[in-house]
Amino acid sequence: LPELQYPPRLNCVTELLSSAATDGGRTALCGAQGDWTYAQLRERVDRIAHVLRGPLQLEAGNRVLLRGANTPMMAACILAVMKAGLIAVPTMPLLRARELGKIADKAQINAVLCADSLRAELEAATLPEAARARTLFFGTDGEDALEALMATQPPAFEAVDTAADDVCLISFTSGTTGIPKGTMHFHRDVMVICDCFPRSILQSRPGDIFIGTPPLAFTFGLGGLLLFPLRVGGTAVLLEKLTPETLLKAIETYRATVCFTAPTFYRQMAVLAPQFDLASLQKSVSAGEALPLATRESWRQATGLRMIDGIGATELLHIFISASGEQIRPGATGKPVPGYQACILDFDGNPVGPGVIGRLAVKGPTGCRYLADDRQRDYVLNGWNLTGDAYEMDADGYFYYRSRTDDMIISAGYNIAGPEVEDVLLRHPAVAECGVIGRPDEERGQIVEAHVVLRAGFAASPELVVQLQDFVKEQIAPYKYPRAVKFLKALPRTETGKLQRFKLRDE
Ligand code: 3UK
Repeated sequence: LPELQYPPRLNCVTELLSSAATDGGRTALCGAQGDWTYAQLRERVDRIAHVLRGPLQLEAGNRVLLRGANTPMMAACILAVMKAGLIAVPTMPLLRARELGKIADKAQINAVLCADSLRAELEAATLPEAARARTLFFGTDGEDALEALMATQPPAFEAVDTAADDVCLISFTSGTTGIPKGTMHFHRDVMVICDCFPRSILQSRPGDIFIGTPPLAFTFGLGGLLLFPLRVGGTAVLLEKLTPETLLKAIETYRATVCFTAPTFYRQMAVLAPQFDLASLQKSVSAGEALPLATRESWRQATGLRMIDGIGATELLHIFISASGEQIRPGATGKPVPGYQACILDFDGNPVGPGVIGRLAVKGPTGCRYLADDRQRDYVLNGWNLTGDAYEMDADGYFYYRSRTDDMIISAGYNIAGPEVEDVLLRHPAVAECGVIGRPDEERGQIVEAHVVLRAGFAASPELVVQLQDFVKEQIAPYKYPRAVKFLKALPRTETGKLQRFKLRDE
């Protein structure tokens, strides 16, 4: 088990920028605009920290809204906020003014650091007066440029002496309905996630080069593409607007060793992989939504790599169930990451044994801490975090994802998990992407409805519908077959690669 012992006074950025990477000449971050060494990163972080505490006059505990695509400068801003004893409130690049206004209000922000490319939506948002007055933009040479102020500041900043349990990050869930929930995390939590998954499952090393798609505003990306690389003294490649094709190209160019992205990206990359030299790649991590066995297999065929699946949540900060190498069991997410415990509960909150589907409950060194008025009691029961996922455990303690608890389809009395049907459909040569939902039905309560995106070269037809239905009936219990099949050009997904099932239902 990892020790996870930290001193009572702790600033996570001091640890991250000094521990592994004593060699300042080593490359810390790579971006489209060039590479930064650890020494350069430290200096830029320190100058930004001075800007925050000097010209912007922010005080310990103040909250700074951060906006930007994945770039070294966005990374430096996040680190500077934490090093200066302030609280980082990163926001997803695609959020619109209305959503930004809600987050700014909810998180009670005091200042903003925003990429110039995202200026328009920020300017359209309603922000507290004081925060508006303390807004700087980076990637520009205008009057309100962060870079111009940085140049006037000293190159070294002494980290603010924070407590291990001072909040350093407020991360918002994507919130499919209503207002996103804010989750609070301590300096210690940042160290904890760096010392759990990357060490025990990834076994990251100083030479590792991390690459991938999740935004730094999503804790999957914040950990995988910034905190973990720094903790092990590795290199993070931060690129914006990646597509499956440009990500493959970037893996080749930067000789990346570790890739973080969502299942839908791996599916598309598996098709194109033979056109690229991916020999450098050693680890591929999939998270954000369930990894179908079909995707795991096609990725292995294309690259020879065994995908590392891991379930994480904003509430728990990062991945808490996973497996790698020989420990991988087909169909399972894995076992609790050392440091975490997991069990399955029934709807009364009692533990159930192997082979029974129930609610996933997780306990460990990180956990849910919602901002004041969010529904803490819905997520945490007697110290156990209820993630909202329906899972099943086997006799060896492996955990198998079934569906979100509120997405379980009930048709004519049968419980049907959409992802199981999706996994079968994805094995059909005509299917590129699919999403399976329950559609209200007078007779059966709900019917299974599949939304299918076809691969190039295939066309929708009534015959294909029957083919797909028969294909499902042949491989799993016939009552699970999709009674309705619809063809779409693309599936609705979040910025984090999650299928938006509610949008399929609302159609
Ligand atoms: C689902 C998965 C099956 C699951 C996240 C890695 O996704 C992350 O956080 P979110 O708060 O969503 C959490 C929910 O997403 N999920 C995530 N990973 C998997 N379902 N298999 C998986 N491997 O419903 C979970 O409750 O957006 C992922 C690291 C940090 C994260 N925040």
